[in-house]
Amino acid sequence: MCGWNNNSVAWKIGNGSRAKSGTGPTHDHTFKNESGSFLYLDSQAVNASQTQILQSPFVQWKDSCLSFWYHMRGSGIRNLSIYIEKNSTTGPSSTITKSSNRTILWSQEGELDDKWYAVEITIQTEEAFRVLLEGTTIGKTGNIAVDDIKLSKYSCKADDYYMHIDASLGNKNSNAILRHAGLYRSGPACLTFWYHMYGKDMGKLILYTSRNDERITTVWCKSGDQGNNWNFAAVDVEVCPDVSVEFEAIRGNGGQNLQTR
Ligand SMILES: [Ca+2]
Repeated sequence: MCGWNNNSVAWKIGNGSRAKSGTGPTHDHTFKNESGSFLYLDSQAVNASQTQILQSPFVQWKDSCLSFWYHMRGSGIRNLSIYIEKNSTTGPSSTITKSSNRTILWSQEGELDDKWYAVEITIQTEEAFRVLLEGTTIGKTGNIAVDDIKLSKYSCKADDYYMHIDASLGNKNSNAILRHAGLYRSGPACLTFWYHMYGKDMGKLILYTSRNDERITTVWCKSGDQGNNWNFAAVDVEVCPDVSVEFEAIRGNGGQNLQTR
């Protein structure tokens, strides 16, 4: 989850196999399959009206972007809300209480359709802050699920890199590569990007880590038509100063465009 802390035991990691009729997603957002994981809050496991909080680390970024996907099904759901909390009351996470230095950024009430919905919020502040994601239930039937949570240091949708492969040109299986070197630190990182893959026989978009022009691991892959819209991806990668990340777009049979940025 790219640095987020689950300080409420009520938020658990699960997947689509635990979906019950009328509540909970049958697939995660990242991989769109039953085994892909997401965080969920099950109404049955918590006391109604008790808030259950997930929190980001404290950061001090003038411009930030919070993005995530959520799924809310079941009559026992009350709401899902996003707050920022400024750094004046730091302390043990177990002692978090409602306090005046919290500001609500976003909230969604009640049950929705059986779909993953996207949220993207630009946060601008000079002070250190953390993000709180708070779920509340009202009855025993319901699941609130969240996936691909990302808090990044830039305004939402900054177009730093852009790659385009036109599938109507060139041969089948021709490819395009976008490599990004200059990862300045070591350790876990969260790579975010947007991709657009629309059309029949779309081909593939693959993300690798590489060192000295040699691929080390495949960290993400998407193939086929993903709809006529930009899709957001957040991928955990392990980086070192000598490791690059590399996108490869492979053309399919179709005559449509594949883009990433
Ligand atoms: Ca996921």
